[in-house]
Amino acid sequence: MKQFILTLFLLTSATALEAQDKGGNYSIIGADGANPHAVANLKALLDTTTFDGDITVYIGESGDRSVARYKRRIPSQPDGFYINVGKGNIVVAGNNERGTLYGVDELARHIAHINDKVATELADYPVISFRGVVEGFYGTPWSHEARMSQLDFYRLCRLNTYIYGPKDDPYHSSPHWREPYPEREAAQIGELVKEAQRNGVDFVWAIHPGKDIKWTESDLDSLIGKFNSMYDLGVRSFAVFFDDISGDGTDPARQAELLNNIDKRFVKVKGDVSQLIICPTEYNRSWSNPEKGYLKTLGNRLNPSINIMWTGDRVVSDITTEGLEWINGQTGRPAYIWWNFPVSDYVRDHMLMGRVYGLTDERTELMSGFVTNPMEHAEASKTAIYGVGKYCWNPALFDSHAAWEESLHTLMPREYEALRIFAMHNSDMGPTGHKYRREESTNIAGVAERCLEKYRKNEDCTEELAAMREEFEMMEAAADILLGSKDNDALVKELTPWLLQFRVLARRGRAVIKLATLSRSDNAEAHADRIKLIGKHIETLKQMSKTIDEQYNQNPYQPGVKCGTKVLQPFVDGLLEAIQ
Ligand code: LOG
Repeated sequence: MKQFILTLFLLTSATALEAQDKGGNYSIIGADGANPHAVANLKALLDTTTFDGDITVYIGESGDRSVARYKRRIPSQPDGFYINVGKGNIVVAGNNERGTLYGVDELARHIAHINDKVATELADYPVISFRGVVEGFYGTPWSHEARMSQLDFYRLCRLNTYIYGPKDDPYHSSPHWREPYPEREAAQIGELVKEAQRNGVDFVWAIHPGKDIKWTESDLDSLIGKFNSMYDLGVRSFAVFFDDISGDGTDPARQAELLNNIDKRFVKVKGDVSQLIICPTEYNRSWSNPEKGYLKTLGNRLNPSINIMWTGDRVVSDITTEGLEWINGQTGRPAYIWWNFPVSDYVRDHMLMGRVYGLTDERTELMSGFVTNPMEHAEASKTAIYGVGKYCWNPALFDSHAAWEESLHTLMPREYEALRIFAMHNSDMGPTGHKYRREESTNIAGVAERCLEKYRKNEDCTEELAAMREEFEMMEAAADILLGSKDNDALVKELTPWLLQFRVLARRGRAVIKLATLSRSDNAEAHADRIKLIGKHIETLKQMSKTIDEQYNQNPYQPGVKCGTKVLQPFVDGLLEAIQ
């Protein structure tokens, strides 16, 4: 909310008049009072637009004089906005600064109609308050460049939260959580914070002190000292994670006391801290022990303004209304969801590029926030991140399939078809201790099953084999196209080992189908030489696959590169077995 005096001044003298190459001029009312990033984006947009006649743009946040006339049309929800694009007039009004930013982005999608006779008017707002990403996985933390690119992407997805908490950053967790960052890392965090602000994103810095924290005044001072050093870098949102620890650090009364102390001695003193979050030790239902009362204790003691994270009924799970009701009953506040998808730190040999689904669209007010924990592959994670953005904005209208398609278009506008084929067959994580599964190869799963069944029974399956061959051909083409593509270098780099493996799978699939056809043909004997050669080819491809698996992505946990494990690999292996 702006000062009255400031807006008055702006209305009388701060009207910007800019010349256009051709057509009319534009003037902006409210430029000095509105979100400066939104104003900068607005100017850039107007500078590249041609108007039939002169045009006046009114921009500002709810309460500003510049948009006072539209007060009742601005949504009352945080981050909401109202825009009106009419002949000679544009209005962009946010409920808050972020709303104005989103409003300008929305305007960019409609500005082409500025010279039409019909006015465009719309108001929109998000259903879930805090929406975004928690970089909370084990493994190589994202690079600085990857993070910069993420923040930009979050604005596109209207995500407002990025929680920094990579498990393998020693200054986030033990052993160095008490110490300030070295100069270089500190400078990079400062840069990220600025980029986050530019994009309307709360940069939440998380600390993970529970492995060796002592419940002493000295460690409380260390923690607040570290938060202060982060505050000096520009950070205005904070979290304390107590996940995946054992021992003294797990005491809920102590954890609550610590957070309340941070609230009192740090958050309240600063006055401009926007989020304070805790990730509890019992962060999912299957790990909670209601008899011992960990969650109840935490909920009862923790200041109500502090949000509590929750991964659902299990570590990796769908988010259900019943599950939300249960946890909120324990902690006495709406859950701040930490969704462990598409994180792949427990299946590092898989690439998870499937659609976002399994999230409730009922009683979404039971959630205060929703953040996704991504893969260490930042660019490839954008498929799911995009979906989460759409879900959070309006769960009731969320179209999971459409969001997935759009995300792929956004990632690779030129090679969308090829990327779609790859993503279609790389989404399930296979059987793991978390028992979470995703659909995969849905376009062909039925055919693959029928094909195998018929082949095994010696029934005619010419049609099915042809359809499978077609799929493998498309896959090989997709792999080649993507490997040679300049459409998204960062993504191609991340995917390369999987694309190589995907190409070998496609070739092997074709070869096995060829073998299956020849060995069942009427005069198989006449084909003996070809059968022998194809057999050798299949063996060679298997060896090539093994080499890729042993050469790339050699982490100590799930080393290697797996593709199409739910439908296609079992199909190829199954068919080969049925031939022999
Ligand atoms: C960790 C997280 C990890 C994820 C998936 C939470 C709250 N903590 O089991 O760092 O990325 O599961 O492996 C976790 O989810 N522990």
